[in-house]
Amino acid sequence: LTRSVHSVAIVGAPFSRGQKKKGVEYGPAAIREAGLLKRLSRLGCHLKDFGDLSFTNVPKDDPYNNLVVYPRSVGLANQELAEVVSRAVSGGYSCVTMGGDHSLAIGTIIGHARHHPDLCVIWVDAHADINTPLTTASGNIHGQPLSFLIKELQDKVPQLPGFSWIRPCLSSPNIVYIGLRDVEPPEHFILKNYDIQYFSMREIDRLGIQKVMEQTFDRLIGKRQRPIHLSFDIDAFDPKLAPATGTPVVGGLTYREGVYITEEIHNTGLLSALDLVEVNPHLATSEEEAKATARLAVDVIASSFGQTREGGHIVYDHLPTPS
Ligand code: B3U
Ligand code: MN
Ligand code: MN
Repeated sequence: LTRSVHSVAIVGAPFSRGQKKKGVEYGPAAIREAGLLKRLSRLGCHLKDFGDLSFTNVPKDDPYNNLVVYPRSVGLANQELAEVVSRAVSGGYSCVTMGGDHSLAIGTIIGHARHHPDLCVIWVDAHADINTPLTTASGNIHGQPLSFLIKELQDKVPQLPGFSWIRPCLSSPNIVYIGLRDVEPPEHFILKNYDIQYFSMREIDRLGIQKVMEQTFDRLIGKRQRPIHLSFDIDAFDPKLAPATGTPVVGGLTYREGVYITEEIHNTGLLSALDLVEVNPHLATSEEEAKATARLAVDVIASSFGQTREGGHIVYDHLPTPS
């Protein structure tokens, strides 16, 4: 039995200005402390650790339209992140980016697309993150990243200060959502009018997670194989499992549904980049809650790179013989 050996790049993106709560910048450290690198090496992955990046916060970063906060800081951090991700992917690595808030998917997807323009996106999240700067109610850019990336939407998206480098690189049929349960009316309008496929928690209830994954792959890689970008927001899980996050929403994924998603993505052999975002250790009500959320993040990443529940045997290739 042969299994492909993954080369995996690890990038920490302690970025928090896509929203207003303190603490999500400690996500990468928490995920490292929960043992990410050790788990991946035990799976036989070859690792290259890019460390935790340090982003420059732009001073006098006034809100756009008196509403959208920190546009220049978000723009610049993503420009820097896109460089790193693009370098990692060009070097033959699958790139894992640990957030940080979900605005960083602007940089990871653009960076990934520089090397793989035909990539597709699986967005696992309680939220659709597709508000435009003109529809957002919160003003947080972590609720908007997809709006800047989708080509078909660009005549509805104004250019934010700090965003002039951004080129939309995704087509709406190449995105599938899993786990939605908190979608605002303008976002629902976009999903319906731009032919974007989604499996909300209701569809998971109706079809079961196995059919959801089958239909996801039919849509994205049924006609043609292409690299997968998995953007996984930890708040897709039920808040009982992932309490340490900024915007928890009841009724989320079970542990088994979450891990089934990533096991199936691993089995395609097409995973090329992964974001694991919105782990905020400071929002836990106990040390144990913070640790449990970080451990869950490690399980998601490890099962994306070959950890199985039936037991792995990558590094076990013969049985001891009695003498
Ligand atoms: N849709 C809301 C809430 C939200 C989106 N992403 C998160 N929260 N994490 C918004 O801010 O646009
Ligand atoms: Mn998100
Ligand atoms: Mn979310």
